[in-house]
Amino acid sequence: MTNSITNNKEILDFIDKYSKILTPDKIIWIDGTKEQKSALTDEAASTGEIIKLNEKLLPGCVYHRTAVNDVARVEHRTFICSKEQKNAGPTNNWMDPESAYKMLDGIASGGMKGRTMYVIPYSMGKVGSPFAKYGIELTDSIYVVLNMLIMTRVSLDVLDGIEKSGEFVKGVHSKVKLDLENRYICHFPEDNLIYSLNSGYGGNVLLGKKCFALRIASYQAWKQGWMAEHMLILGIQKPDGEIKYICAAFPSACGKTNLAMLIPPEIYTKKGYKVFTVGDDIAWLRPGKDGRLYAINPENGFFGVAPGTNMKSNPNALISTQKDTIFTNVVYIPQTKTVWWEGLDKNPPKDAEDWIGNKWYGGLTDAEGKLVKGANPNSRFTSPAINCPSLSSEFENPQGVPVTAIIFGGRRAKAAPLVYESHNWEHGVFIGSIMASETTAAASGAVGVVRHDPMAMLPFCGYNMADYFAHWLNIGAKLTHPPKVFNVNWFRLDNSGDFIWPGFGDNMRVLDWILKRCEDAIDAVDSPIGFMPKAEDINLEELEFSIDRLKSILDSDKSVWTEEAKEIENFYTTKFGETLPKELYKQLADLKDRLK
Ligand code: GTP
Ligand code: SPV
Ligand code: MN
Repeated sequence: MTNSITNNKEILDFIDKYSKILTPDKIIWIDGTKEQKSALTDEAASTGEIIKLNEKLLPGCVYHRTAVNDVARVEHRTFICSKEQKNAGPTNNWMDPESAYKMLDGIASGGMKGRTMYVIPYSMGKVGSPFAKYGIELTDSIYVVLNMLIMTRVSLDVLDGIEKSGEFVKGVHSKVKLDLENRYICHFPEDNLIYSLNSGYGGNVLLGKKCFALRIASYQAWKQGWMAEHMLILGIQKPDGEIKYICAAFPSACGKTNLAMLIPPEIYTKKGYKVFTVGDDIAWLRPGKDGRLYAINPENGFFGVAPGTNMKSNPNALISTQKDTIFTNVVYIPQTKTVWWEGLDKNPPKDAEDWIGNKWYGGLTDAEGKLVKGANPNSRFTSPAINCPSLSSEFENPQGVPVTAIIFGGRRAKAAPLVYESHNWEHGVFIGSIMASETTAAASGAVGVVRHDPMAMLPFCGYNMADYFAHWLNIGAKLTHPPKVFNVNWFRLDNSGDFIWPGFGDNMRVLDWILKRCEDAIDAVDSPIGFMPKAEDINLEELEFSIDRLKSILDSDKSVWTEEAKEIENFYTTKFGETLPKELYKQLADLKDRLK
């Protein structure tokens, strides 16, 4: 039956090989049509895999619960299976490809018995664009199919694209038994192949996203002279109509979606400022002929963190979820067939089910009197990009948008100031490489532990991170007009544990300073860590926030940073040793000098 769709031997052999291992009862091609989507939605609703939500209040929306042990990415079970261990590098788990395939084929054996194998041809980037890349994911999950239909561009036209380009990323996914002990997310960069078993959750199984568009793509980008980054892309339109684009790399659940969809405070909108969203999670970046860096968002939707999303914090995201959206692991309200999550509003439902399916109501406490959350902290919405009111008109521009500034940022209760600027590209690469951030619920494991997460790519770099740093340095050398590089931290805490900076829309005030620096419109103060704003240059108009409080987060305390420098040195030497580009050791030495 596959012959009626394509004659491409590589595709047919791929499907054939894995259908023999997984032994599905049936194979169905996903064609991207409304009719097929609707039939699959009905089928998943009939088995209880999803629940259709209120057609009036949330048209086209569905609800899904994952297995209780399957609610986040599993970094400790994620592998880069390059032929040589040194190509996975010191920050990745590695398995040799031969033994990995053997083990995975064993686990996968018969995994789709009694099930249907769906074959999803999809494109990352607009089909036909010179920067688009194609993939085929095999999966036994309708939930995955429905998500891929939103997050990527699924159509049979992709098969022509594969025919013309002669390459595609092979993705094999099976839920098998959702067995935690046999859960593996393996990448074979040299074979363009991803093998994901025993999970049914987001980043582990929507193989176009982290697995392809970051891990495999970062490897391809290294070989081909471009970059695949864990970055949002936004455009800021100034009162004169000019739009400047900014990319920002923050670790998971550290504010990319929120920043990408920012609505500026009224003092800015009154003057005519507007923010446009190009992407909220992944950017593919290429040097252009004009010596600038250009960015495209390879995705087609948002897989956003639900908790904390509300009409005040992120109206654009909330509006994006009001139709054709999949809600995963949030609270379900059977009476109204609607959903809820912590931080949506101050009216939690009185009679609902939590993300596990237990009876739940707002204010429910456990045996120790602690509030029980209804939504999983990593519960998510999957929404089409076209739903987003702030979506940029450049969203589909195949050439991408020129990047004026790159921002790195983490979640740091202490140390990192609100914003500072690198001296130049090389120093910018250093700042990206020393990023550290508190872990979040986006990955399984402890939350709130500070760890080094260079460029927010620790879990996503598909090759040796020392080579990745060298690649960043090389790309910079090719740019005659490189973006300026900044670092931000929205998450400084005061002594009572509250966030000091108001964040969200008010982050516009920091972006405003960043743009002015890019235009050489204002001075800054040189500090040991980089250029810092003069406090009076951050616009605090119509904000209840004193300049003294601002100064308390525009600091680069020498003793704190001397400790930080030791920590960086330890990270560099123990992880990378001699393999780290010497430019970065030089940057570290310079930092230490400036701290003396
Ligand atoms: P991934 O989708 O996992 O990559 O996450 P993300 O980087 O897109 O993070 P997101 O924007 O979804 O934000 C994650 C959490 O951080 C949410 O709970 C937000 O409410 C919170 N957050 C985002 N921006 C800010 C901010 O400026 N200040 C504070 N205090 N919290 C923020
Ligand atoms: C992240 O963890 O950075 C995400 C969610 O964007 S996931 O797709 O699950 O990786
Ligand atoms: Mn992400």
